[in-house]
Formats: sequence, structure tokens, C-alpha cells
Amino acid sequence: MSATSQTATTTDYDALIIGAGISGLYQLYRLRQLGLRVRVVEAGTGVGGTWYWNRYPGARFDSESYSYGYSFSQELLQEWNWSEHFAAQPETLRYLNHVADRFDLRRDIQFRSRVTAAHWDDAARSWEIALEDGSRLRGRFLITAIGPLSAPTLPRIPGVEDFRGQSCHTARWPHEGVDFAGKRVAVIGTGSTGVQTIQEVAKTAAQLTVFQRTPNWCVPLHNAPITDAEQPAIKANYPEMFRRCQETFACFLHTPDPRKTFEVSPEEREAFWEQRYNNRGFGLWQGNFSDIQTNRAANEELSAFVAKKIRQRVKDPKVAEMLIPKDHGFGTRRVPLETKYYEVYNQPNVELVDIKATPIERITETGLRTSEREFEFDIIVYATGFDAITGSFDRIDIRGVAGRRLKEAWAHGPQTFMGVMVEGFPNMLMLMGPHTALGNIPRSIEYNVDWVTGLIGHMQAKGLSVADARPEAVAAWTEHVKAVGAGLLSNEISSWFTGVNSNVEGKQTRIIARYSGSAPAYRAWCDEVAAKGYREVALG
Ligand code: N01
Repeated sequence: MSATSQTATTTDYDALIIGAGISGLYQLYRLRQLGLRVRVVEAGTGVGGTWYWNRYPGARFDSESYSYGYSFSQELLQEWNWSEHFAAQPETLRYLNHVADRFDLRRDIQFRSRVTAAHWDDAARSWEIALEDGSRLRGRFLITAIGPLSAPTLPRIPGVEDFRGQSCHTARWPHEGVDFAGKRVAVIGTGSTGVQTIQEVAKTAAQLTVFQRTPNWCVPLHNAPITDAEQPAIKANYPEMFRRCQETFACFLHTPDPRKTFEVSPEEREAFWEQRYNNRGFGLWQGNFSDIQTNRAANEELSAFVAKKIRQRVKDPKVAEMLIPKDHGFGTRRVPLETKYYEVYNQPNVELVDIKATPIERITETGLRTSEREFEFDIIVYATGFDAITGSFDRIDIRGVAGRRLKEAWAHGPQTFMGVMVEGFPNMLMLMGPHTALGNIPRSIEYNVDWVTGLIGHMQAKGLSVADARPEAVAAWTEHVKAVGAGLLSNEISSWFTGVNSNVEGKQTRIIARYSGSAPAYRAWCDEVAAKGYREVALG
């Protein structure tokens, strides 16, 4: 596609939003309030983004349901009842559909519309996007609401196309579901998704074989239904709860303990960790001692505590050792939350295969072959994750001023202004782009969307039509992101946090992909930019 192509564009909008997930829906709602003509283009057949695509069995929140929903509408908060402390995917998808209906959002969303290219047209001062079906749309602003975990990756193992049974990636799960009853099932991958899937599949499969390359440190979710008696208290507490989320490091409900690990006695430490382990959600990760992510010795102590728990829960000591991470400490990768995950390995129908020791050599027509054995399966589940953070951008041919490709601009890692703007890509505004604070994602999304809306509102009020981040602002932000990431143990580990994906060419080297400072610090920076009139942005 050429931005100056002869083919007529179908229509004009003030803003084009790519994606109808949590961020796209809220951005549409906010831009309508400014009176803008907005079009949302969505690849799926419905709203929901992550919750539309990830229909795998066992998919559910790891953040408390009530802390995850939108906070912008009191009416919505009061009328929606979450049924569990950590709701499952079908309920979340229903919620997002309810939001779309309640705020009449669908009339501005077109489905089955995957964007293949987005080019800035300097002469027209607008973006032109191309869809898979060849149609084009033009808009003044291009807002990417494409998600940090939305570009699924299959393993780079020979023969993936050869398997004659049923196979699916967890993020492309068939809408009609998959029946595992009586089947021989393989699950490849043991990240948060793999863990949730394995727990569920183990309930009905005749034989489940889990292929694990790297074990993760998993801790109990402690989910429970929300009782009728709890419901009013949750609703009454919303303002206080959201205030708390604004204050915590990553917008979760869990508040870190200001003490350092070795300031307390070993007995006190043990009791503290025991309490966190036995409580709901991310407490052991997000509500731990303040130095747990930076002090190697402290992190080793905590890891030893969790390793002990794994050994207690898994009967076969050899299997327990296989499940204990040896190459990274607790919380240095995203911690999967589980419900009887470790106990699954005590079941006679479940086998764990260490594919670091015996790699998968190929997927065959009937199953797969490791360096040691041949396996036969009816179903192969790929819980192999995503080309995270930059992957969803890489899959679109995005070109800015003078046809410069975003992928090339980010060849050595993303360079952004506050994770929202990229110099030379005017009027492109990213929601949950690289270098933003992620954490409890809807909380970060609402902030991001409000900031973007503030900038567009400011431009509207001043009669301005183009915004581009100043190079010095990009340099300062990129340096700041690197500086706040220094010393964090998680930035020394290969995972999607650090942009590593063994299945994607060129993504084997760690980068600083996300903002790893605190969410309040992130917001303070962005607030100041707005309060001082967006001096870091060239406006025209
Ligand atoms: O992806 P992952 P995910 N051969 O990248 C393995 C969010 N989430 O979909 O670690 C063999 O974490 C890979 O092995 P290794 C959450 O933020 C949220 O599980 O690279 N194995 C790993 O085990 C999460 O962090 C929720 O050695 C291969 C797994 O596949 C993020 O999504 C629920 C392989 C991928 O793990 C991503 O989680 C679920 C290969 N070629 C997820 N390639 C909720 O809270 C990859 N693997 C709602």
C-alpha cells in the first residue's frame, strides 16, 4: 500500500482505533465524548480482545475481578455482579459485551477487519490503513489498541503442519470448544496460560503429557465465589479500592511491605510468606518485602520457601525437582497463579516431560518425537505464548514520515515517548505500547486512554491537527525507562517481559520492553507533561 495510492479511500474519520479490546472500547467511549468521528477496526467477530481470543479451558483472571473491571462509570460498577473473586473467561467476555451494548459502542466498530498496513500521509496529515480484504480507511489519528499479548507464536519445531489430529494455540481456541474426554493430549508450554490449561485438561483427558521447557514459580490463586453477602460490600468499597490500586506499584490490590527481607527474623519471614501464600491472588509477588525483586539473596530465600511448598505438594520427588525453577528466582518472570496445579502431577493420567533435557525434535503426523521417545496424541495444545509487546506492531506494516518503517525504527528496541508516541509517526498514539506501565492492565489502560484523550482534547481546543514527539523527549524517556529498569532481577531474565521469544527470528536478545518503574511514577511523569502544555510534543 502506498499512502499516496490512487485507490480512493472509503471514508474519513477523526480517529481510527485498531482493536476492540479493553483499551479500544474505552478509547472509543472517550473520543465520542469529544465529539469525534471514530472508527474501530477489529480482526475478530466480536469485542473483547484478549478475552475474545483466549478461550482455552481454565482461562481466568489473576487479578481480583472487581479490581479489573472498568472504573469510569459508577452505574456500570453498581449494576455488574462478578460471580467469583477471579472470574473465568466466559464471564469477562460477557462483561465486555455488556459494556459494548450499554454504551452503544458497536455502531462504530467494524469486525472481521484485520489491519495489514498503516501509513502516514504527510500531505494529507492523516493515516491511511489497509485491511486484509483490501479496503482502506483514513483518519487523522491512529490509535493502536492492539494489546501487548496478542500476537500468538507457534513453536519453531519442524513438522507443526504435519500433525493429523486436532491442534490449537491457546490464543486461537475454537469457539465451539474442545472435548478432551478420553483423549491423549499434549500441552506444550508451562507459562500462565499452560498452567491454567493443564489444570483443566487433566480433569478429563485419558492421558495428559506436559512438555515443559522452563518451569515457573506458581502460587495458589485461592479463588472463591462472591457470595450475595459480599456483593454490596464490594460495591460500596469501589472508590477506596480503586484509590488503593492507584497507589500500589503495579495497580494491583496488594501492597508491598516496606520492610526489607533481612530486617525481620527468619521466623517472622516464614510466617509472613506463609500468610501471603495462603491468601488470595498476587500477594506473594506484589505484596512482598520491598527488596524481593532487587536483592538476590532475599530473592533466593523466598524462592527456597516456594520450592519447599512445591516439594510438599508433589509426591514424586523427581517430578517435584523438575517443577522447581533453577535458572530464575521467584517473581522475576510473571508468576502464574494456580488451583491444584502441582497436585495434577500426582494423578496417574499425567506425565511431565522435561524438554530441556530431551528436546522435541519434530511434530509428527501422529504426535511428536523427542530426542528420547516417540509419543502419540489425539490433541496437541500449544500454550507457547506470544510475540509480546512489540509483536502486534511488527505484524502491521506501519510507516511514518517519509515512509519510515516502525519495525526499522525499533530494530534495536523500542524508542517511545512515555510508551504512547514515537517520533516520526505523528498522530499515532499507542495504548499499552512498549515502555508503558502494564501491571493490572485495565487500570493502566484507563490512565493511558485518559491521557491520550487529554492530548487530543487539547489539540482540538487549540485548533491543532498534528502531534509528534520531539526527539529529545523520546531520548529522555527511553533513557529513563532503562534507568528505572536497572537492578531489577526480572530484567536479567529471558521472558516476554524482556522481549525474548525463541520462536521469533531476531528476538533472542533481551531488551527493555516495558516500563518497570512504578505506576504512580509513570503517571506522575505523564501528568506533568500534560500540565505543562505538552512541551515535549511538537504540535502543529
Ligand atoms: O506465555 P508465556 P503465556 N518449545 O510466554 C513455552 C498473560 N496471561 O501465554 O519459558 C517448547 O509466559 C515457554 O517455555 P520457556 C500473563 O501476563 C494472563 O503462558 O520460553 N516450549 C513457556 O513455558 C502471561 O505472562 C492470564 O522456556 C515453548 C510457554 O511456552 C502472559 O499472558 C492468563 C516453545 C509460554 O509461556 C503470557 O502467558 C494467562 C517451544 N518452541 C496468561 N516456545 C490471566 O491472568 C514457547 N514455549 C488472565
